[in-house]
Amino acid sequence: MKIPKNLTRVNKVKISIEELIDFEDKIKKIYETGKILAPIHLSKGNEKELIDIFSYISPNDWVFSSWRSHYHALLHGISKKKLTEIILNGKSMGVITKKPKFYSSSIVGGSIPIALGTALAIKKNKQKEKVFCFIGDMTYETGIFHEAYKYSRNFKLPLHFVVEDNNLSTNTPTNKAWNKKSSIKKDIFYYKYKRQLPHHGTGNWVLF
Ligand SMILES: Cc1ncc(C[n+]2csc(CCOP(=O)(O)OP(=O)(O)O)c2C)c(N)n1
Ligand SMILES: [Mg+2]
Repeated sequence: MKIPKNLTRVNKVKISIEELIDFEDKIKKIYETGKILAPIHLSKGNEKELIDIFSYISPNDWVFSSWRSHYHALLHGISKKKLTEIILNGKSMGVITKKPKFYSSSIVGGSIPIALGTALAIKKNKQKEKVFCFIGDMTYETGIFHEAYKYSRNFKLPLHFVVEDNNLSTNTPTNKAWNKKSSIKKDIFYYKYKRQLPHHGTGNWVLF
C-alpha cells in the first residue's frame, strides 16, 4: 500500500474487519430476497487497507466515493442502520449524507470534479477540512482524473485521491485495456486487492 508523505493519522477507526464483512453479508442476503429494487455493488477483501486509510481521514473531512460505497460510508461514520435504510431505498449507488460529509456517484469519474470543487471552496474559505476521493483503477486512467489531479496540485488544493486497484473495469482487465505499465503518481493513496465478488450483484442472479 502507498500512503502520501506528510500525512498523519488523525482518526481511531472503531469499526472492525469482521463488522464490515458482516454488513455486506447481510445486504447480500436481503438483496437475494428481492427486496432491493436497484443494483448493489458489494466490497470484500479490502477491509484491512481501508481501515488503515481511514485513520488518515478525520470524521469532519469530506469523502467522495463511487458505486461501491458501503465500506467507505461505514468507515466515515454513517451508521449501519442509516446505510441499510439508504440501500433498501434503492440508493446503494448514490449514498449521500450531510453528516458525515459523504457523496457517492454511479458515474465513472462523476464524483471527481465535485470533489475538486469542494476542495477549491475549502481553500477559498480558508477552512481546515480535507477532501478524500476514492476511485477505481479504471477511473484513475480517465481524462477527468488527470485534469482534476493537475488542477488540484497546481493550485495546492486539499484533495487526496485513493486508488483502489483490482485491475478490473467491470470484467475487463485494466492493464490490458490500456497496455499499462504500473506507474502511480507519488502523492496518492494506492492499494491493490483481489475482487472476491462480481462487479455488481451477488453472483446468483443475471449479471452484466
Ligand atoms: C460514465 C460511465 N461509463 C461507464 C459506466 C459503467 N461502469 C460502471 S463501473 C465501471 C468500471 C470502473 O472500473 P474501476 O474504476 O476500476 O472501478 P471498480 O468497480 O473496479 O472499483 C464501468 C465502466 C459508468 N458507470 N459510467
Ligand atoms: Mg477496478
